[in-house]
Amino acid sequence: MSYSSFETLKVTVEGGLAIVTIAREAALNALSSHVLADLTTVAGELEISDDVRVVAITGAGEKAFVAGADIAEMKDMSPIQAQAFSEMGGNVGTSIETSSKPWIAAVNGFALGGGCELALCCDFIYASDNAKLGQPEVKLGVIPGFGGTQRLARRVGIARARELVFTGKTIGAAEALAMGLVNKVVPLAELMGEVHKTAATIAEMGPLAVAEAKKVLREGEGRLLRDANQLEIEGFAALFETADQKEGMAAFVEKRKAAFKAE
Ligand code: CO8
Repeated sequence: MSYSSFETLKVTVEGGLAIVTIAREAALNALSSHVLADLTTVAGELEISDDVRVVAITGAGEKAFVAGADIAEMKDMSPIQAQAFSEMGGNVGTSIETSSKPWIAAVNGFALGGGCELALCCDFIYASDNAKLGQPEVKLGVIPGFGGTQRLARRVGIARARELVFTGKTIGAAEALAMGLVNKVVPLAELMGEVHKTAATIAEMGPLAVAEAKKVLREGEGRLLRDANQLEIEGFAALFETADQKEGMAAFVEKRKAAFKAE
């Protein structure tokens, strides 16, 4: 499949892994409305591509993942424009969260404000040891507008989210790891290698199973345990209608590698 070319993004697809690089290095990859529109388009294209099993998102250069939403663009916005801008971010987040494919944020430097929020939309976050994360919006007289008050609290707990959001402080990779905000910290030079390794492992699994697992994990969040478990039961049972389930279990019994077809 061919993909659109974007002014604000670089997209590569190889070995089942798509890497989306936000390419506004001079502005520390800040999220302008142009970036958000391009992210929405690319998310749709990658979703329907048979060549893509996992998506990674990162920032150009060695300094920043994304240093926030574009402050220069936001500074003179009216409330209605700010709402539309926030909703653009919301659409990107929904595209990532409802994707049938895992998205990994590869945080290679500053992930502040909208940058931290973009990473939080992803299924998990790998960070380089120079990464710095935070929600500094209160320093600008606003609050997070791209899910930071909600997704951050769900990821690290409400008390830690309150502390980060009320103080606007920036934390390093080690602290982010300790609170479960990021899954893994590695030297910057090894970051994309780690992403490739995990993506290769996921790409060997049953694609329909990975998609169902992502859906059940997402939809179960916030429900009563009984209801969430019911979702899991239904997802588990539905997979027994697929050829991949037959193939996966037959391959185990026959002591061979499964050849999944996403069918
Ligand atoms: N927006 C626009 N431009 C930016 C941003 C940004 N968020 N961050 C950095 N830049 C630009 C700078 O203006 C500068 O440009 P220029 O060279 O033309 O002056 C260039 O990037 C390099 O930045 P610095 O010179 O400031 O680099 P430093 O190494 O001195 O500092 C920092 C790096 C600490 C990351 C600093 O740039 C900084 O504090 N940036 C702003 C961080 C911030 O406050 N982020 C939160 C923004 S608000 C937000 O994200 C709200 C989310 C709601 C979104 C809703 C929809 C998505």
